[in-house]
Amino acid sequence: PLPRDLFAPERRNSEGIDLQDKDTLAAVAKAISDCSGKGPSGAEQGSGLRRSTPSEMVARAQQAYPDWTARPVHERAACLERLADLLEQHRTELMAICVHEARKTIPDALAEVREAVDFCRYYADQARAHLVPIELPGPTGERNVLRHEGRGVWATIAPWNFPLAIFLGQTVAALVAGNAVVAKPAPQTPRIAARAVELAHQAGIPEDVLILAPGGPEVGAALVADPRVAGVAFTGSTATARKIARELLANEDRPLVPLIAETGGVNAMIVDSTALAEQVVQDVVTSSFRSAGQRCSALRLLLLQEEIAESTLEMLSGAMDTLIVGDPADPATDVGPVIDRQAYDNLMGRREATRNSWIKTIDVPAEGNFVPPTAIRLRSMDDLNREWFGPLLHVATWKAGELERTIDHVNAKGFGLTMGLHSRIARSAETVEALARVGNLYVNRSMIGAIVGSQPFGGEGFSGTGPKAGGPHYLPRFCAERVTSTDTTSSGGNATLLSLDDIGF
Ligand code: UN1
Repeated sequence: PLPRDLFAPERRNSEGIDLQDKDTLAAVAKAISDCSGKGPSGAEQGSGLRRSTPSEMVARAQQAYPDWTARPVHERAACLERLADLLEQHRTELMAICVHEARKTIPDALAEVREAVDFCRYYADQARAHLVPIELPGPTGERNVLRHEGRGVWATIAPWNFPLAIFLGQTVAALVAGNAVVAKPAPQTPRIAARAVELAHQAGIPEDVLILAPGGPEVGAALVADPRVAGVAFTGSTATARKIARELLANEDRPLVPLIAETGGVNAMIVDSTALAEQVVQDVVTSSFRSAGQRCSALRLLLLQEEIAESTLEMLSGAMDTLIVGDPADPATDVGPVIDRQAYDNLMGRREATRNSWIKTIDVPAEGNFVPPTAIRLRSMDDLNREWFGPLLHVATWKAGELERTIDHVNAKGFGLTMGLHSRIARSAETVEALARVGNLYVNRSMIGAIVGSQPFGGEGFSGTGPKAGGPHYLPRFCAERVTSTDTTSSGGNATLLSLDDIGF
């Protein structure tokens, strides 16, 4: 039997709350029921009031940009820190909106708020440390200074699966780097984004420096096509990232601008015969079924060494039997529904199409978008080449002595987000590290829950452009890098710069 803490609390840097505590849970339950009673849902929010057009939003942000970018970096960083504090003060309310709107489980909703807090504090620290003028070595008589400055107005486009953490992470990074931002949440999750933006304004970020742009793909498309937009940060599908890239280059008169894209993956875990079976099963269940498999980091393709395949799958079946699938507002729930009917239909279609190959599936409530967590056997590891964004785990085997070949097959899919290895052989870990073309490699642990600052997250190939979120190279990508080289010699006929005081002005 496996421990019941299959979905142990996620590790984060900021504090959490005790989800075993009755009073805490009662407060969360009350917040969720308050939340259900009031406030517009995603669909309703779009109607009624005439809102500004994307073009008007960009214009306003562009006007507000000069004052914001002229502020010292520590002032902008202080806004992020105040926002982190406000997020913590409103943690229960934000968790409730997240459960209600994104249908996240309570532990996932808590992890979501904590990750958003971590992003704010981390980027504030990073900005103060690195977005300052850097004096570079150079020839005598010359001063060379590298500056990181804002670029103008960024559009940030966020996914529904991390409607607070990624929505805010992208946005506050752009802001602290000295940009104004028009921030577009996913159409499924406008409400938590709206609350986050309110709190950001309360934290001192001027209203026209951060503008919320709720709406569907047409809003994102209008922002991306706007030639005044000086950069785009996007998390979502590979196909949409490609469209954005194409659009950014389409207009001949438009300056070249950066795109930061974090997209999907066909993430594999390779397990050899030396791995600890209990740990493997626990990490497989967490990596493929937590958050109903709706994380781009999630495990999609389990690759078991032939010798241990059947015994591992037997244990996996047993562990899957203990999963509680149901109402995300119930604290006992491990796995909630998927985001909407479209996702449900898509995943159920795949599940039906593979019916003859099921290794294991479990019962779920009939009402609602509950996709049964299912393990599906593949004839070959080459039979999975696209991402199924839900609780469907595909399983294949590999032969002893073919570790390198197995990694090559995974690499050949062209995605490069996360990979896992379970093995007790140091040499195998070195081999995977040397050969795997992925952004995040996880050895003998689960493949989800990257910690801000410790596990910078993001991929390559079809999985994204980088730089990694929550890492030291993220903020500079939002900046223009500018170098000033000044001749400082007073002799030799060179002009010397004098202050206005020096010349008695
Ligand atoms: C995503 O699902 O879009 O490591 C990426 C993790 C998360 C993944 C976020 N930070 O599980």
